[in-house]
Parts: sequence; C-alpha cells; structure tokens
Amino acid sequence: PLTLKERLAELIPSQIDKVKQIRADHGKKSFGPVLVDQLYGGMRGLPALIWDGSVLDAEEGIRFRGKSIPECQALLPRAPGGSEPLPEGLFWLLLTGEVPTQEQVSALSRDWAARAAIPEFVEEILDRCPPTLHPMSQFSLAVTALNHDSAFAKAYQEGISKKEYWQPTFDDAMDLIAKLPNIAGRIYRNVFSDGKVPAVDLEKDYSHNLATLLGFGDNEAFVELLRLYITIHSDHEGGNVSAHTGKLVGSALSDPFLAFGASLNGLAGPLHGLANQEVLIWLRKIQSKIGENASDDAVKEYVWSTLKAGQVVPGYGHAVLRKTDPRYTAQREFALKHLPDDPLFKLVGQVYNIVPGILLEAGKAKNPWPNVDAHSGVLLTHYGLTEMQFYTVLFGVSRAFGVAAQLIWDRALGAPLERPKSYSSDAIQNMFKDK
Ligand code: NMX
Ligand code: MLT
Repeated sequence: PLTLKERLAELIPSQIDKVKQIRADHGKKSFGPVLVDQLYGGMRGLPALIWDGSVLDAEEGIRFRGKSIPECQALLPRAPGGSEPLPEGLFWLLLTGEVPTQEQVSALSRDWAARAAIPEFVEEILDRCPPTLHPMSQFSLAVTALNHDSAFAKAYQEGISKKEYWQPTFDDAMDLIAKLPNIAGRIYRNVFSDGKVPAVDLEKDYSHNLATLLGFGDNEAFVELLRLYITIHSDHEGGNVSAHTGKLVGSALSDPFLAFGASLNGLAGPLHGLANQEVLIWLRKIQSKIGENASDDAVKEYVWSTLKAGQVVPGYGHAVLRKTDPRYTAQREFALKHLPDDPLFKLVGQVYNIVPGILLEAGKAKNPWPNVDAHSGVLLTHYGLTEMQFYTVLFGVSRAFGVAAQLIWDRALGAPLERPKSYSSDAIQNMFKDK
C-alpha cells in the first residue's frame, strides 16, 4: 500500500488544477459586503481563509473532510480491542480526504514512534525550565527549538524550488507530531513528578506511547480516552486562533516548528485552549466554596457571582458555534460509558443544566452552550491526571495534527504571504462622512 507521502504526491496535482479552475471561474466574484463592525469585532464571520481539512457549522459543529465526530468514530481504524478512533487515521483523513486502511494507520504509528526522539539540547532546555514556568510556555519553547533540525529551513537555504516546498514541510510535520509525546511527557514528569521519562515502544500506537510517557500507559481506558481526545481536538476549521496563527506564520515560509510554536502561544490564552485549565479551576472553586453535592440553587448563585465579578464562565460560549459542541457531547458519552458515577462528572452535568439558562438570562453571550473545554478536564482528572496546568499541553499535542496538515497543503498549493489591509478609525470616519 502507498505511504501517506506517496498518496499525497498523487493527490496534489489535481488539487492545484482545481484551485486554478475555481480562481479562473469565480476569482472576481464577491462574498458580499464587509461590515465596519467586523473590523472592530474580531473579524467574526468574515470569509478570509481556505482550508479543506475541516469545516465548522454553527449548529452542527465540526466535520473533518465532511465527516462528523460520530462518523469518524464509526469509520476510522481502531486499536485491537479498542472502540475509539486512532488519531493516526484522523491525520490521514485530514490530509487526503480518505479513510485509511488498518495497515496504513499501523505504518503511521510505526513511523511516528521511530521519529519520536527529541534532540538532547531540547531535553536540556526543558530540564532547565523552572517548574513554575507554565507547561504551555515550556511546550512552545521546545517546539520552537526543534527548528534547529528543520528539513524545510535547510532545503530553503539550499535553494529548493517552490514546487517542492511541500515535501520538506511534510517531513517536518511528521517529525513535529512524532516528537510531541516526548516533549509533553518530559514537561509533565519534570513539573509534576520525578523527571524520568521512559522510552517509546516502537510497536505501540501514538496515544499509547503518549500515555506511557505521561505515566498512564497501563490504564487502557485512559489510552482510549487519549485516542478520542486527540482525534476530536485536532482541527476546528481554519479561523480559530491556533490554526490561523500557524497558517499566518507559515505563510512567511517560517518552518512548521516555528509556525506551530506560534500556534501554541495562541492556544495558551484563556479564551482559547487554556479554557480547559480554567474550567477545572472553576469547578474546584465551586466544590470548595459550596461543597460536593451542592444544590442547584447554590450552583446558580455561584454562576451569577462569576458573571457579576466581570468574569466569563469558562467552557461556555463560542465564536462560531450556536449549539452544544459535538466534542462536548462525545466526551459526555465517553464519561457516561466509563465513569457515570464520578462526582466531578456529576457536577459537570449539573453545570450543563444550569449555565445555558443563566447566560441566556444575562443576555450577552451569543452562544450559551458548552464547548469542548467544559468537559475534557473532568475525564483526565478521573484517571489521575489532576494537574490542570498541563491540560492545554494535551490540546496542543492534538492541534498539531490540524496545523501540520494545513501547512503541508498551503505549501503544496503555493499559498502566498498573508497580508490583509488594516485601516485607521479616522479613515473609517472619512470614508462614510457623507453617507
Ligand atoms: N461567560 C460570560 N460571558 C460570556 C461568555 C461566557 N462563557 N461567552 C461570551 N460572553 C460575553 C463576551 O465576553 C462578550 O461580552 P462583552 O460584550 O462584555 O465583551 C459577549 O458575551 C458577546 O460575546 P460573544 O459574541 O458571544 O462571544 P465571542 O465570539 O466574542 O467570544 C468566546 C467567544 C469563546 C471567547 C467566549 O464565549 C468566551 O469567553 N467563553 C469562555 C472562555 C472559553 O470557554 N473559551 C474556550 C473556547 C473554545 N476553545 O477551546 O478555544
Ligand atoms: C477550537 O477548537 O479551536 C476552538 O473551539 C475555538 C474556535 O474554533 O474558534
């Protein structure tokens, strides 16, 4: 069977032709007006990017190459005896639009395990970080430092032709994904335990190795959770902060390590990926303030006090979604299957029954429903990964799949430098002064 790189090489020419044709047929057609509010309003809804890997529908949620999360769970290859999809398969799907065979997925697992080692100087950088440096900052430092061995940066210096850019980008993307478990494992062990990181097993899948490096490899349910977790956090169309940052930085022909390092810095913000940490902190505060098994009225009062203090309810709301995030639902289903009686899961469910009504009553949030981050922490906590400062690192491991896939296609399709136009407020006033 073909390797992923061979299959991509087959697919790229027809995709280049397709884009040429779309531009020839429709290049001068308009999507409609740009509103001044969109310039001031974080570009919400502004059509500005192309990415085929996944598309987000406000009501229905994410589809990876047209496939919903339940469809991916049903169609993508699984580990022997497992019931969740292997993220290896999701990566193949993101890149090619095709569901891989079991054999192709196993080949990816082996390839990533073989590439997993990180350079000694990167280990030293991590070992020298104070444990008080946030795990996301450590993560970004280490990923940025991997640029030392970038195949793309080297090939560019040697004068590679534009037509070939995608090939070293692919090699870097594979290295990037493959090395993340060792980086994440080292950060986790340095900050929260004895700093000793075991070796990856060349015969195990990606999630199994990640679990082992974190110290949870013996727990098959946790490994299954990671398979689901990495699959569903991988990509959320092109406009979210981490995906868009990776694309933007990559458009300057910064290599995938530099581009994804920048993505991680965006993911580390509390309105984006750090929300999974914030949710757990918030839930723990509820428990310590009003106790376990709190009444609905006590939880309601706590939610109102959060809003009245001028804070957001973490894990709720979304810039695009207008319904419960299907990634939340997938995690809720996992919890109902594996940990239905967990007290923190019960609190998460209670909060789900209460928060949307309050956000609607408060009248500001356009979407009162939970997003992915409202549910991930409780699952990790259940299996003993209780250190919430680490949660966004796991989101980052997963998001590398989407950003890497996008970088490969951007280089294959010759995506140009991103450079939108900015305006001053005076210019806006002058533009409309007689209208
Ligand atoms: N709690 C309180 N207020 C909220 C919330 C919330 N969960 N969500 C939105 N609002 C407020 C928002 O702060 C804004 O207030 P103001 O007018 O004073 O600036 C108002 O409602 C309108 O915001 P929206 O247009 O509904 O939301 P926007 O698209 O600007 O932002 C988020 C989307 C996700 C940033 C926002 O919903 C939020 O801050 N949620 C909590 C943090 C969170 O869960 N982030 C994770 C998102 C998923 N991810 O992983 O990245
Ligand atoms: C994401 O997964 O990137 C978040 O849900 C945020 C977004 O889509 O804007």
